[in-house]
Amino acid sequence: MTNDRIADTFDQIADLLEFQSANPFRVRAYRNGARVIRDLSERLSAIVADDPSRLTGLDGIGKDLAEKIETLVTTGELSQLNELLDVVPATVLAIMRVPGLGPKKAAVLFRELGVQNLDQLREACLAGEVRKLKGFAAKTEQTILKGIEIAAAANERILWADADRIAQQVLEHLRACSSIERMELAGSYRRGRETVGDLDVLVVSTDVAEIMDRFADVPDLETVIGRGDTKMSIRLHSGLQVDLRVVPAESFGAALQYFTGSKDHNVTLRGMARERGLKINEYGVYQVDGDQETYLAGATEEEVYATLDLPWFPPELRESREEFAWAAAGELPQLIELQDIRGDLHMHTTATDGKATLEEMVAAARQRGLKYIAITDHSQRVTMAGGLDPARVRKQWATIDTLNADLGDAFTVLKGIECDILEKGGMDLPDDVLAEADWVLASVHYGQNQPRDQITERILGALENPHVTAIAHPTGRLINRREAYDVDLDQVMATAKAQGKLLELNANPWRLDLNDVFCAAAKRHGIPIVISTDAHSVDGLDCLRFGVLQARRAGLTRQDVANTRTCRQLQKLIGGHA
Ligand code: DGT
Ligand code: CA
Ligand code: CA
Ligand code: ZN
Repeated sequence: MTNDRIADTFDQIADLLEFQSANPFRVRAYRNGARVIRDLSERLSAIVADDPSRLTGLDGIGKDLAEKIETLVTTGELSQLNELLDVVPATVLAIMRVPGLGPKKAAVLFRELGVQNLDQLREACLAGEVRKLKGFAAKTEQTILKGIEIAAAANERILWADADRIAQQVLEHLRACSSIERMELAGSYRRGRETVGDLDVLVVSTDVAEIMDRFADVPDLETVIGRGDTKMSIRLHSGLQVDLRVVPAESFGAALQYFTGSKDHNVTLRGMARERGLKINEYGVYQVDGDQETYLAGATEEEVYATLDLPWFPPELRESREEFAWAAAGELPQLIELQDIRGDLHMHTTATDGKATLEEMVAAARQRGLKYIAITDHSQRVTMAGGLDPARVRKQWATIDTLNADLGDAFTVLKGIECDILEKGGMDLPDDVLAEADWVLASVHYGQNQPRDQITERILGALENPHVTAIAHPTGRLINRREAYDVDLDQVMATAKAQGKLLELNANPWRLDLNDVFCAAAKRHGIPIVISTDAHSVDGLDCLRFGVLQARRAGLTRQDVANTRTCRQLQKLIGGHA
């Protein structure tokens, strides 16, 4: 059972307990546990197999949760969850997930009106019964009806790269308003999460009506979900929701901080404020003295954090993982930036499934300011892409030698290959061929459904091949489309470290593989990460920034990423010739 499945189980138990009005401390324990587990790089099943007593050593995992983890790992289920599901109708779970509701409100609807599914909920709203309940107003009925539509549409979270394109269009459209003084995107978009649920836009403006009218007029508008005095929400044809909030200038920093989140980061922050007799919300930081509140800060994020003696946190780090511990120790990492990258070490050409020629890729990379690239076309096993056999790859490498002679010191093209790791194990090209390459990526493309031991063995075998430099897209996941293959990354990392090998952070927005959690684990192992685009066209080279964003979420610095080095330093790192 994967860590994610275990975390989901705990969250579901929390929902069901809350629905039953259980003790809030118990509910919180499960939610905390779920969060800790999601951020864990080590597999719980491995810990259980190794030594279950280590479970309670994890932050947020007490004796009770440890026992449940052990049961889940060994039996695949939990009687407690089954019992809860027996007494709560499954259709009620859908009600809890309606935006604006949640377990507590769902419980009231169930208890007072007997509402058990989305259809009954819609009827109750239309009949005006919901507004009679304590804590529900007529306005909530409208919100719920909209929410039911959303839940029914069940649109998945969109890729960060897609959200970015849409976000830039929306901002561009809003910028025509002369009354805008400040405007920023907040939320998960700003934190650089790999997927985004909705967009959150904050503005300071002297003319709220102008902004909101303009917002209602965006080109891709599907519907205005709601418009209030300071907040407005719309849905675009893509299905993406965009929330707009207009805030006063003296609150802009506080609002930006609050709506950037994450929720967990903010919870920690509020706790720290309380300890100091301060209050922090989306309007500012306040000194609390009896019933008197004095505004201390709020115009900028820096001053908001400063009132708590905290540094400004890059949004990518605001997940309540290690950022507060780093800040306390004065060790907030200096995160890698796009300009730090000097080379791109994974790309394809027309020799296999790329759309641009070798020469076009070189020209495009130079135009983007890169100093070196590796050409890594597919090997022969990838028949669909016209993978290269020894003769063809040697011919390409001869062309590269000529090209390099012309380029001189200005630019270097490394002779590379993306060599398949065969289903039965072993590399797709003979050692004497790989020995002639400057840069060898090893990839799993076939046999992705093999059992864990087999896939892991194949990758370990590749790492032990002296000619292999790095493992490309080490888990094979495609966001929203395909699960990672079942590979023991702990073993992969231990072997990569022992063999002095690198791991890729594939910057393709569908891949982002390794992800943030595993990149952080690789860093702890002391394994250099290489951020590459896997470009199959000239435009594909522009994906580097998505990889950099994911690396920042992992807390990586320039030093942690191999291709921030000069080509000479890189070749030294991988033990090649300079
Ligand atoms: P998303 O949209 O699902 O990708 O994720 P976010 O993080 O953008 O979440 P969203 O849009 O619901 O809210 C934006 C931020 O606003 C969130 O990260 C933290 C803050 N926020 C929103 N609602 C609450 C709340 O009820 N409590 C707290 N503490 N913070 C909230
Ligand atoms: Ca959001
Ligand atoms: Ca939102
Ligand atoms: Zn590739």
